[in-house]
Amino acid sequence: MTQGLAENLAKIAALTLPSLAVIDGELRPARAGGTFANISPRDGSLLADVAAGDAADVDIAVAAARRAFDDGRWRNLTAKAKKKILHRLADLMAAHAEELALLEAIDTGKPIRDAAAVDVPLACDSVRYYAEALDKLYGEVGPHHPGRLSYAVHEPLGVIGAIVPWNFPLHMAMWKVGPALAMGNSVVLKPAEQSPMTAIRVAELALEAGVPAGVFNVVPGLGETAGKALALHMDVDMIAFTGSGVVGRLLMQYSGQSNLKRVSLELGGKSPQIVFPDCPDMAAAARSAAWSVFYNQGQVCTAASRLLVHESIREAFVAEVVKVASRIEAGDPLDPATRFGAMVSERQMETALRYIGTARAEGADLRLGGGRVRDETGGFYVAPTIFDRVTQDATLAREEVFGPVLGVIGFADEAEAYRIANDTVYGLAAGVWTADLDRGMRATRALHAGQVWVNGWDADDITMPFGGFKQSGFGRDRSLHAMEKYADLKAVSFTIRGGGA
Ligand code: TXE
Repeated sequence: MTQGLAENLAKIAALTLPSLAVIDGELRPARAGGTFANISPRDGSLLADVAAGDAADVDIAVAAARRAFDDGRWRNLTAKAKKKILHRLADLMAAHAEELALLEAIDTGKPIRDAAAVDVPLACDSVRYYAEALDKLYGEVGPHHPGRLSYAVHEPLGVIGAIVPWNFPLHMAMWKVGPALAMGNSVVLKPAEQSPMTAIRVAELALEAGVPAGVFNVVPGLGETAGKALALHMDVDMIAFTGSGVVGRLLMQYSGQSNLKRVSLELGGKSPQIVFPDCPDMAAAARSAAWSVFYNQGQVCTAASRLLVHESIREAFVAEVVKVASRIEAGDPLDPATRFGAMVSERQMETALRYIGTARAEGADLRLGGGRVRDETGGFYVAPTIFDRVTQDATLAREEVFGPVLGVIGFADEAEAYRIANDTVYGLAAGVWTADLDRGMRATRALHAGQVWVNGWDADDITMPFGGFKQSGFGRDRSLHAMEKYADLKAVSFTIRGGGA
């Protein structure tokens, strides 16, 4: 055991692992006393029994959120006061960055260095960005009419239900909580059952920062109980969701069966990364091809899981990607040297292994990995896996694995590359590597995806909208557009007596 790992284990042993709901400003067990087991992906051990919220807990949380909204304790604060509190929350998150990163790493199996360098800072960025943005979203004054003054203003929706996944638990939560609070709403957040800890901790920090009780609640629990109750609730105005397409469809049904609450969905992808022979930096492209699907053990909605390579460079390029990826070794998530950790759960590991088996059975050429590793730890580790000669109708080219599995597909010309790239029900991200400016421009128009990157991957930040085309969902996280999502537009008209016409 390295010294860094031993130190991190000691730090975790000294922490109280978050396991209660945060409702109306208080830490609470579930009303009926139920719990669920929070399992550590690094070794399969039990981390904590966490409060399993059910419909009764959701009811209490929504009622608290509604009271807080109706009495204006948050939304009627001045913009300056709200901004100060949200900045204080970001300051507290930064002050507790090490603790949050440790919790995130042990809860999800992601490398501690990524949790510390990516997840926590980006979650802080999100809170700060919306703290600053909240007094910069202007309304509109209608076209001049001599007898009227008409204007449109944004108004908060009310109670927002946020349901988030386990791949970037804190980061995804703050993509939603940040703009929702900035607009003056109350929030009930349901974290994923695989990774509830940072959401609970950040809700405690929000109270410390001065977010009034009832404004930001967290109800941990299972999707089919707590999540479903929130999405069916008659007094929730909107569900903001990141997760699977299966649950996305259910949420739209729940909306129709209840109060027609608004729904925003950020679902998965089968994102293509296209490498043309005139790629300006083959080494960078090869690193990108590997890391854009192996980062976070492949559990990323924008994972570039389809690598499209021009036939003329295919052999050499794939060899380079295999070389880069063969140096990526699974390690203990809490070891500071680890760059590739465990998958979030046994179930997610089994899913990845099943897709690997299917790709083999369907005749793809296994070039790297292909199985579970570090089984002796009891953790859920799958080796970075690369299949070449994947055909466009193969399961690996069509279905999201959400694991460290790359499929390589060859193409003969530009038109074929775009045809293959777009031949998917998803449309979250796409990228091209080319030195030809015109080709880059053509690609950005041809590719049907919410994010298109030229000569880079995942090259955006909080300032740019994020979301999907097609079955990757609708509605945008990040940027000022996210604030509009948590607001309604009200048109107001004053009739001016003696004003004319
Ligand atoms: O997701 P779920 P799962 C994809 C990815 C992965 C697959 C399954 O392909 O392999 O989904 O993962 C809550 N009503 N993505 O099963 O179930 C659940 O508790 C209300 C892509 O873990 O969608 C959790 O909080 N809520 C994705 C959240 O939904 C329900 C990230 C997501 O879990 C519910 C995650 C219900 N009936 C998975 N059932 C991305 N876009 O990044 C579950 N939930």
